Amino acid sequence: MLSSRARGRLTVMALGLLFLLSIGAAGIAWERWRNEPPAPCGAVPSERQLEWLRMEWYAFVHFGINTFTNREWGFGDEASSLFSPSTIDVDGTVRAFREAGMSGLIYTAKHHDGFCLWPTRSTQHNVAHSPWKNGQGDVVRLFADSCAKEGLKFGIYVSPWDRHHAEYGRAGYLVDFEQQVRELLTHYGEIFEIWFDGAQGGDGYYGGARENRCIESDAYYNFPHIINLVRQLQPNCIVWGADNLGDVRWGGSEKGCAPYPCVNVVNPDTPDEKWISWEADTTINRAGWFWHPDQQTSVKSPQELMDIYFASVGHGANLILNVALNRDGQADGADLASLAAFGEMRRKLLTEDYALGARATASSVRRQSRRYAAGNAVDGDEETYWCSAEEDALPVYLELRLSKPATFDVVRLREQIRLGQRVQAFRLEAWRDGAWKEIDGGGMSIGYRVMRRLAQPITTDRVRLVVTRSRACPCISEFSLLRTPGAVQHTSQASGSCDQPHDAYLSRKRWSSPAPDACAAWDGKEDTCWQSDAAPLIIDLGETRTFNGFACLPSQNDSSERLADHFCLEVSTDAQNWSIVSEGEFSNVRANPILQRIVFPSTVAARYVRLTGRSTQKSFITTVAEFYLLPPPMPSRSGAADNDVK
Ligand code: FUL
Ligand code: CA
Repeated sequence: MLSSRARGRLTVMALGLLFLLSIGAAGIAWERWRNEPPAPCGAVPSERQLEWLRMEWYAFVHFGINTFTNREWGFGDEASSLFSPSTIDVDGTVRAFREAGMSGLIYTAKHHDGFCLWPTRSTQHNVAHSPWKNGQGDVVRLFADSCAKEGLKFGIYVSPWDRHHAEYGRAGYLVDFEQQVRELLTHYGEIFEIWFDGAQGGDGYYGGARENRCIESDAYYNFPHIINLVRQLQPNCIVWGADNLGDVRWGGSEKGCAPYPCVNVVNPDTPDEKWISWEADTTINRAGWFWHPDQQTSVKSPQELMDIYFASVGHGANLILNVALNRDGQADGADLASLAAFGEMRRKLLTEDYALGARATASSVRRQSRRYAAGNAVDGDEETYWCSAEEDALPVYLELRLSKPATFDVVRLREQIRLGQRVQAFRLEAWRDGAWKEIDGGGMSIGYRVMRRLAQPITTDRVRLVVTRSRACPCISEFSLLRTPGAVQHTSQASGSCDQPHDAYLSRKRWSSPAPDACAAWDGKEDTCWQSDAAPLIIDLGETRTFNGFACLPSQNDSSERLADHFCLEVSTDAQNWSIVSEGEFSNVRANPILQRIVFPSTVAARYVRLTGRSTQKSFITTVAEFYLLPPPMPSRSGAADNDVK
């Protein structure tokens, strides 16, 4: 039996313990409450999309039948025997991509011409029926292996539009298309992205029918079904396009830019709100997506690539940059040189973040918790973030004090997008001469990443981000200060084709036309343009000239959906009797209105030229911003015997 004294002591002890326990429990609850993350705001990216966003930029490789026919879109009637590269040095090219800092590669396993670059069972129209390696080769395999070796992710472009297939437009084709997707996602290891291109130009070979087959809509392809198949075979694979049912959408042009503000949610504030990321695509060479014999002079400069980088990656999109393979199965040296130089510039830009480890403070911190402290934005870790207090009214700010003044001209910001894309407007300020001065007032979105180029380099040890509009309390995971390497500062935003070598064309000094406004087509200005919805463009060359082709730059303003996508070119010696020299397609001109270069089967001599636009679509407009005639090839030019296959 315990004495009453002992009993009393025990009771006190028990009570004490209970008290401590409840304090502890309250403390734990308090800690939990303090560390509780804010609720996600709107749609959030999937793990797959997050992983993909980290890839930032990667290569596109166009290589197939068109490489051998000097076309951008094959008609579908090309013989398999045309595919005859001497060798294919995929390894060298892929290594160059890796060395430039690219994270992956997407290869055109089948383009619109329908020729499959792997030995598919779905159609005879494939590489097994080509002379290359006596039909034993597989280009898709070469790329997959090479990427695995170099540590690059590998992706596939497979065109839904198929100008070769007899059943295209009908149910029969869909069976084969599904088979193609199945093979590509089964036999080549991990595929990080599959591109279902939306292009559809209407006419084609279609097993010999040679007719126009405009499908009603993308519903024809039954993408929900195809996407299920992709998910089943490759759960981590990003689906591009597919009528916007996939994970990623097109940047909207083929110039390599994404819109700004760059908003990653579609149908915002509705039950259908969904996260779709942006991908901006373009080519390193102005000649087009496929390799062309005369493209050496059309390579975009490293500075232009830097502008493209800021207009895509800098806005929050991923950049897919095309480098075509030539007839020797490798990238041109000129393309790779520019790529390497740009890669070096990018590396230097990203080498040093002057904000890392800075002392960071903020207008408020969520629940005063260290987990959401300002310092999280300068710790070099994308996952940790600063979050303002829920009750803190906008504007809120995040301030950095550097240990010593730094010079920078690029500010990179990231949001913790696992919690949604929140920020809708912000400005940047630097502390100079005793006051906050705005250095950038135009921020309209952040998302996974935004890189703001300042008008000029700034030297300071105090900067701040001021968020003025946000869907919910901002969650900033990174605030970086970067500097563009030496010579690269701000080239012009324009990356048109203004540096085309003009002596590659006949002189236009004596040209005239019955149409008064036609001279806009040879005034040397890409922003002036002759246009008509019915009449042809007639040019009097002033004297009889010999030429073997023409080049035509369509309108460069943004209304390209109606551009004539076919043409007929006639010549005459008296402006009365005309004969057709060339008829054909301005392939892909609506998505990519670049200079269209058409080489005739043989040289012609004439004084008058007549260009008529055509289209497979009812409504169209013929536009000519600049028109050139190509001089006949000079017999002495070494190795210039790269004649077109017709
Ligand atoms: C477009 C195609 O029509 C072009 O030929 C190219 O493949 C580009 C990437 O996509 O829609
Ligand atoms: Ca962080």
